[in-house]
Amino acid sequence: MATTTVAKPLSSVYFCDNLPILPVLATRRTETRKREKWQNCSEAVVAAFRHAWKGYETYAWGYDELHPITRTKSTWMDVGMTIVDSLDTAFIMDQKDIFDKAALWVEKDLKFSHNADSNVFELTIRILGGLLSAYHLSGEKNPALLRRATEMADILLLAFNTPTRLPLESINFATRKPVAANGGAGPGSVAEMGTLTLEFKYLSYLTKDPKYWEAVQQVERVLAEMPKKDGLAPIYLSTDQKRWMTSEIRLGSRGDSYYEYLGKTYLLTGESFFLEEYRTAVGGIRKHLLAASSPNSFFYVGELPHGVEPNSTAVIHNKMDHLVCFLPGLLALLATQGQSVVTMADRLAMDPLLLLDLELAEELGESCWQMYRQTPTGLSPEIVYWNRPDSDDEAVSRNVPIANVPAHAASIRPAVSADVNEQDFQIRPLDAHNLLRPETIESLFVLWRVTGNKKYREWGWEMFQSFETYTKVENGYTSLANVKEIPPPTRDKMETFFLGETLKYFYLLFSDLPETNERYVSLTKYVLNTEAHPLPKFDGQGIGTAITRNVES
Ligand code: DMJ
Repeated sequence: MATTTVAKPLSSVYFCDNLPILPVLATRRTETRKREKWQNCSEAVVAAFRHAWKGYETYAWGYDELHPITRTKSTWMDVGMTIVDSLDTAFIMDQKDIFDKAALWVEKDLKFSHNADSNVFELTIRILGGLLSAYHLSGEKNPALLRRATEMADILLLAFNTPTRLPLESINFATRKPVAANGGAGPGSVAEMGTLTLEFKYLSYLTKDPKYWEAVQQVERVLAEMPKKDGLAPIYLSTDQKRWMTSEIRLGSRGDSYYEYLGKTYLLTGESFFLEEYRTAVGGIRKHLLAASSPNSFFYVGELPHGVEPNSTAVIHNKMDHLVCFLPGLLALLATQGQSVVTMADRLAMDPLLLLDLELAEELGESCWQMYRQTPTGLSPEIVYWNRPDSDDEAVSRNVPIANVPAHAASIRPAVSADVNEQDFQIRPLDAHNLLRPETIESLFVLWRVTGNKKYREWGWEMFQSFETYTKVENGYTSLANVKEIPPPTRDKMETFFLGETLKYFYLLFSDLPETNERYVSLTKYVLNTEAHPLPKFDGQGIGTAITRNVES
């Protein structure tokens, strides 16, 4: 195992800890100081958002993405994706000038006419989710936001016209033709098909037109009918027949948000069918995918390249995508339905199974944090391979996975030295990049809200400083090619989810707004879609059919 010692960025680089922006009088009480400290942190995030926006506005206005180093722009689906993904972040951060300019662009200039394959899942989570969230948060006063959302959803519905009613991967806006994955040859992924329910159901809720609800409900019916072991779904399936196209199972790319939307659809609509599916899947994750690293016993979620095998000595692949780091937040959210359980008495009052989920969430949240902490830049790579105590092979080991989490494992683990890199995992050269992804900060935010444990804010602040130190460039923020090198080589791309998700979660983690303020985004009132766009929980029933449990899962 290669371990090198490299200096981490200084924790004093920024003003949050030092308070030079808001000097504190010596006589003030400690609580006031702490509040001001976090207020300074949230202001630093607003400054980062404005810096990213300025670069986009100057060099890529109206295009999907900014390349901040070369000061160029690019088109992906030609929907001004950075603008739409940023709308509700601007609202939540109270940046009215940005919100107003973005909303006006949507009203006057957003078109759905791109003459190339445009991905149905990405359009749903970023554009439909972004428009509907901004429409709601801004008091439903801007009908253009809902109009554009409806206009695009009507086109996306064309992709559901398959023998199974499972949607094809893309749509061509100009020709209105749906297109299967890989230019027509490929199967679809379970994450893409299973990550449509929140946005389409909320659109039906707003418009009172059940057609959006029915389209995604049929997808969920089919996914529920298809055979799964302990709720774990293989990552590829056919849209022509109800058939899996692989046995491979993972919670990273191609699998992740399928599980996320089972839990979150229950929270949004109250449909118990989704809660049952979610709970079965969590049982499957515990039984088949959990393992612990060496030397520090960090829990991780591995992969099953050959699916769930009949005997108990299944092969767990030790690979974990950063994408899997959405899971700690999801587990914590579903364990408490967004309520906070701050005291030991709160915990003891919980259903024991849900308490186990919360403890697993805390363990996995710490593992995701270690994926940042154990690198020279303090930034996570895209993928890690966790070290196993019993295996010389860096990728695979045979072991019985951990079925249940021992309570409070974190409190008995010895402190991990801050300056040792790759102690618990290895990073392969092709996986060492960082795309400014949100999953870990998303989970730290949810864990902070649910547990009230200040360590999540402290970890988040360290992460934010690393982003500031290594990804901030003159005209925005850039993806990195290698988190193991200092200075890290760059990739010259600012992903739209950096503004839509990553900075929003940082802001919400540090923000001390009162719960009564809508911009606080209460987790008991809102469900954030997989692109961090908050949608309000339904009051009462939805407006389409339910799924009844005559399906075999
Ligand atoms: C985002 O578009 C969403 O969070 C999605 O669920 C996964 N990929 C990116 C962020 O990493």
